[in-house]
Amino acid sequence: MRITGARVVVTSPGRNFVTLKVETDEGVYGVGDGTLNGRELAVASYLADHVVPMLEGRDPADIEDTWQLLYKGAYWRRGPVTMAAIAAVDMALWDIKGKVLGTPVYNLLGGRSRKGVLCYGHASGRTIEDTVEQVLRLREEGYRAIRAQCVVPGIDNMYGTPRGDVSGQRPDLPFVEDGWSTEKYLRFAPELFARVREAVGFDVHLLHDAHHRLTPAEAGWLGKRLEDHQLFWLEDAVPAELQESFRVIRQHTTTPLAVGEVFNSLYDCHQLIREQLIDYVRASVVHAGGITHLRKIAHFAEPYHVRTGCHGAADLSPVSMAAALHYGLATHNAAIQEYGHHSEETLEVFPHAWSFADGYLHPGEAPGLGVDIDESLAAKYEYQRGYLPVSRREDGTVGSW
Ligand code: GCO
Ligand code: MG
Repeated sequence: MRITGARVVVTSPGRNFVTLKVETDEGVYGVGDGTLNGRELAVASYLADHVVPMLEGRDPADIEDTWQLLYKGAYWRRGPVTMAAIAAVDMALWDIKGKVLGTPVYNLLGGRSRKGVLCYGHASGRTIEDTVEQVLRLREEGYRAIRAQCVVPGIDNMYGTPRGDVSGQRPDLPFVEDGWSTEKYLRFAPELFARVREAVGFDVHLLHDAHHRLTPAEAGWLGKRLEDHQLFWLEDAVPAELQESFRVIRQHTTTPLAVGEVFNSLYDCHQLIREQLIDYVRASVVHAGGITHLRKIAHFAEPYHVRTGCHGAADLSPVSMAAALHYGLATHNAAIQEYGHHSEETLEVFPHAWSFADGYLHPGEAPGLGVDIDESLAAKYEYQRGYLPVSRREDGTVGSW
């Protein structure tokens, strides 16, 4: 069997997605996700202009060799664009292998190691009462793990909350500017979790994302104050680049720590794992080089008691979700999966076998990844230039968003 070609499909059913479709001389094809939110066309070009010509004529069964060829063969290693492109190819090849062998990809990764993939939903409130209500509603819908985020009084437009008042936004900018105040946030967050726990009890996992905003000392302070509320994790307390930051946080709190949705490879987190400075690595199947490389991160992390909790925001496509669930069902230390809901339009463009039931996600039993792209529907949604918001602190300096 030979790869005859590959096509990049960019579609925007509510938001942009980059999908690679790899075709073979036997009619079997595979799909992979290469979406990099806000920089989608860079990956589309990397794939179409540089990667696709390298794939033609290759045997799609040689997944590891293709991975090494694209990684080492580029000379310029790592980085989100390269690794998302490699991931798209990797997912498509696993999809083809599963279809050829007539079995779901999880079966090729060692088979089931759990009954379903524990997932967490998002409660994003305008007020504490609103957040509590959403947590209770998600619990009612069967979620066993819920991330709670809430607008901090006095901060306009915040990460992870319903987009509110955009006053102060400059009309000449193509992106939104969010406000930020660490002092206001730190005064508010412990109160939020006290009230949520009071309402929902300890029978559900609670998670929280600080989205890279704190210093290590501030993160230690917050983690300590959240200990009694027994969070499943505190995510991205500090920016992810400086690995030794986590030593400081660890000295001050036993609240479990998660980081790494922006990681692209094992090299971004080997120190965090080896020194046991974190509990969960958030690397995703799309931004960390596909199933092939994500498994290497997980296997490296396993003896250090570090587990994975893959990024799964709605800007990762349903193709990524499928790949993440095959990985998650098979991998022993894949603890939890984020479940950011896709729009109805997105779900129609990407027919999928995966499903949610009773707090768990299941990849389904279809051969391969069990996900597809409806190209004629995809063609109806043209690419829309879009940016992630930018964060400014009260004094006007740019912060980490
Ligand atoms: C999360 C993330 C996302 C990211 C987004 C960037 O934990 O789900 O923080 O919300 O901000 O995926 O594109
Ligand atoms: Mg996050």
